[in-house]
Amino acid sequence: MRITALAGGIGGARFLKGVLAARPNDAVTVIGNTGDDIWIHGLRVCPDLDTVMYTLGGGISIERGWGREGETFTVKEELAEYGVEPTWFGLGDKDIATHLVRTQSMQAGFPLSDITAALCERWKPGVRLIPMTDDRAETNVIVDDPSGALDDAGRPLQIAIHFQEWWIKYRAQIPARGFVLVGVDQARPAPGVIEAIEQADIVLLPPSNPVVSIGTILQVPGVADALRSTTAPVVGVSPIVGGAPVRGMADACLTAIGVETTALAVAAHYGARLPRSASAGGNESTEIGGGFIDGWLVDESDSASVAAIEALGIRCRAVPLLMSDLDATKAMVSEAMSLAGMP
Ligand code: FO1
Repeated sequence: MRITALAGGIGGARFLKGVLAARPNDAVTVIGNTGDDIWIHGLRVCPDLDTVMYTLGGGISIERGWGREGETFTVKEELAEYGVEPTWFGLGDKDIATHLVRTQSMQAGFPLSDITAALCERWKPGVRLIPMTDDRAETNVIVDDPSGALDDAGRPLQIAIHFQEWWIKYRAQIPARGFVLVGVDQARPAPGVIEAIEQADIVLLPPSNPVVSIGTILQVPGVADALRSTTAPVVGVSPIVGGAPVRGMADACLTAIGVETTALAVAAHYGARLPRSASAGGNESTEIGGGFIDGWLVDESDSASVAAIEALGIRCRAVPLLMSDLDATKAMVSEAMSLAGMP
């Protein structure tokens, strides 16, 4: 069976470990978010691609969820001694080797998708990892200028900062007024991305950040249409449990785009893919919904939302969603496959 997953960073990577454990005989393609990518000290860093590659390849720092295990930060400290900014980005010494290989390969003219495949030859993650695009498209966050500057009308001046600065330096604690994926209009899906969606037997949306991870991938021209039209069932896993993100700061992102931090609101945000059923009260629309999902897993603590989600035209089931260990994650994957009607 061909499984395709759209994945962000830490939550997505952890879920994918469960996919590989639950479905050892299936071919898994991961379309990785590259909106988090950043140039740091002249090096190209691809946080979500590296998190998937290291997590599935056995090199991840378990306690951080990103970067390498047994990492040191000597180069970072030396750069700080020179007063070189940014000092807030955790550039690990082992991690730098990955960024050096990637950067020199880019400078030699290789596309990011080829470079990612080459890096994976070392890590053998057990999936085909494809960046969502080979083109530069970086998430910027619109915030009130942290310096307190005001515009001519005396209102807080709004500026755009790179997602990593918002996420790491400000810990997403300064309100995001919006997100802009700079360059996405000119970006093309990387080779294999559209086919991986169209030819899949099932497409999974792991519990990654719906705004800055999954939402970012959906903005790459062609991806949303492929998701709406693929014959594969599309099943998502709620990253929100009991009104809060399991990990990370998805609530800050959802609030910024006016979506409530609930499993139901995120399901509605993704939207039903199939024609709305008569029971939903909508007219028998022949075209499929404007949305992306057929099924949605919510945590048992959100079981009260199942009926409302089903009324949206999305099949829904309440199961344990905490990826506390590999067996728990495997069980989630089996539930997702079952919800899609897969053996
Ligand atoms: N996250 C942090 O909270 N602090 C860091 O210093 C940091 C450094 C870092 C370096 C390489 C990398 O691949 C990821 C890194 N991350 C760090 C995580 C990263 O900001 C996030 O994982 C994603 O961008 C969002 O999922």
